[in-house]
Amino acid sequence: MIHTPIQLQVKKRKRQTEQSLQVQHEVKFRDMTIYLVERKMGSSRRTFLTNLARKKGFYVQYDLSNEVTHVVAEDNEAQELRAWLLDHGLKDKASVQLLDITWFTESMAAGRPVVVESRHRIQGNKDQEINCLQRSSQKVSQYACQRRTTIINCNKTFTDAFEVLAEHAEFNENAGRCLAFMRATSVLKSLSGAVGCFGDLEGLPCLGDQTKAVIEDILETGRSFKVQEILNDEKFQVLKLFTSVFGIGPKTSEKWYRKGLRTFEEVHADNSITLNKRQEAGFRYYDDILKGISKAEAEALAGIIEEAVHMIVPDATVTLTGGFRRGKEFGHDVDFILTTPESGEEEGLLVGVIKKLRIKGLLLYHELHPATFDVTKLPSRKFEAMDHYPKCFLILKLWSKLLDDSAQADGASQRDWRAVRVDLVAPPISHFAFALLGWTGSRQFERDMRRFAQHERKMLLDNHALYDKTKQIFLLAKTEEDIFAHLGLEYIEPWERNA
Ligand code: DCT
Ligand code: MG
Repeated sequence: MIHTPIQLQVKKRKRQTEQSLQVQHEVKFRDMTIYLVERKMGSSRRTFLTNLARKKGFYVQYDLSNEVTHVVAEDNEAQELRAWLLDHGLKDKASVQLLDITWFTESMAAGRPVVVESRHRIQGNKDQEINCLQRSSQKVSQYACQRRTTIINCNKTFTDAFEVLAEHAEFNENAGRCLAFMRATSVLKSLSGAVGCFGDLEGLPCLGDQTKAVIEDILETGRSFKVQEILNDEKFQVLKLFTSVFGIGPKTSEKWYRKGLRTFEEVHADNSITLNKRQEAGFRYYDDILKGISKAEAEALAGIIEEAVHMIVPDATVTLTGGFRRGKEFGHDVDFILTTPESGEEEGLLVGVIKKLRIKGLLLYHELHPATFDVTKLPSRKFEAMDHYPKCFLILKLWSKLLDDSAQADGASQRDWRAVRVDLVAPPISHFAFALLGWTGSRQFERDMRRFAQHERKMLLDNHALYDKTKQIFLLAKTEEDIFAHLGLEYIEPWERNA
C-alpha cells in the first residue's frame, strides 16, 4: 500500500497519540533516559521492548531529544548507527552511550540498569572510539557543578584506586593531596565512557602527574603498585578498621595506633581509654551500621520519621536528602530535612520527634545539637564547617517486618530488627533551598559549587545563604533552581550530582 504525504502525517499523529495515551508507569531509574533505535529492530519489537522497560521503571523516550542518555540498538554497525543518529537529530553525541541490545536485555532481566561494560558498547574501530572520548573530554569543566554525574560510574577501576589514595592522604593529614585525588575521582566519575588508553585523558581537568601515573599503571598492568602497597600496609588497615566505627575519626585512630592497639579487643581491654557515648554506640551497633542501608529501608524510615513529626507539628514536611535523593541504592545513613511552616518551631520539633521515637521504643542512640544560628555571622567563609541548623544524629531500631523483603531480617543474630543511622536537620523554612542543596551533596559537588561561586562569580555560598560580594547583598532563593540561576549555572538534577 502506498501512503500519500497526508496519510503519512495522519498515521504519524495517530502513533504519537497512541504513545502519549500509554499507561503511565512509575519511573524508578531517573538518572537515565533510554532511546531504542527502530532501524533494524522494527517498530513492533521496539514498542514491545519500550513497554517492557517502562513497566520495569525505566524511562524510555520515543524521540531523540537532548534528554536521552542511553541509545540502544540491535544489529547496527557503529559507523552506520552514528550517521543515522546524527541524521535523526542527535546533537550531543559525546554525552550519550551507544549500547548494544545485550545491555538492555540484561538490565530487563536484572530489573535494574546493569553496569555498562565495554562488551555492551557499540564500537567502531578503536581510533574512532578514542577520538570520541577525547572530544567529549574537551568540554569537561574543572567544577563538578558544571558536570552531570549519575550513579553509573564507567571508571570504577580507576576511582576505587584514587579513593584509597585519597584516604591514605587523609590519614597522613595531607589535605592537599587528598583533595587532588578526590577531584580526579570526581572527573572520571562524570565521563560517559571508560578511559581505555592514555590518550583519552587529554584535555581532562584535575589530573596531575601523580594521578596520571596511577592511571597509566592500571592501563598497563590492570592494577596500581602504589595502591596495592597501601592496601597491604598494616597501619592503613588498622586506621581503616578504627575509622569504620561511628564516632571514631582519623585523629583518635592514629592515637590508638600509636599506643600499639591493633584490634577492637585491644581497644576494649585498654583501661586508659574512655569511650564517649557516641563511640560506645558505634561499637555496640557496629555490625549493623557497617552493613549500610538500602533504599527500601530508607523508605521505611521515612514513614517512621513522618509519623513522629506529624504527631508534633501536623503540617511539617519531611524531605529525604543525602545519597538517596541522588538515586543511590545504598547509603551509610539516611538524611532528612524537617521544616515547619512557622519559623522558630524547628528545635522544639526535633526534641519532640526524639521523645516520640523513644516512646515507640525505636531510639537506640541520640545526639541533639541545638541551633548555633547567628544571622549576623552569615555568610560563613568556612566552606567545610558544619552548618548552624539544629540537628540530631540518631541510631534507630528498624523492625524487619516493616520491609517487604523478609530477607532483610537479620538472620545471623536471630534478631527481628537492626540498628540504622539517621540524621535529622531542621532549618528555618526561609533557608530550606540552601539546606536542601547542601544536604543533598555529594560533598565534592558542594565543594565545587562553593569554589565556583567564589572564583567565578565573586559570591559566597554555604548551607544557609548566597551572598553577592560585588553588590553586597544576599540573594534569596525559594528553590534549588533559584540558586543555580543566581550563579548562572545550568540546573543539575539531584541524581546528576554524584560527583
Ligand atoms: N553535609 C553537610 N554538612 C554536614 C554533613 C553533611 O552539608 N555536616 C552534606 C554533605 C552531603 C550530605 O550532607 C549527606 O552527607 P552524608 O550522609 O555523609 O553523605 P551521603 O552523600 O548521603 O552518603 P552516604 O550514602 O554515605 O550517607
Ligand atoms: Mg547520607
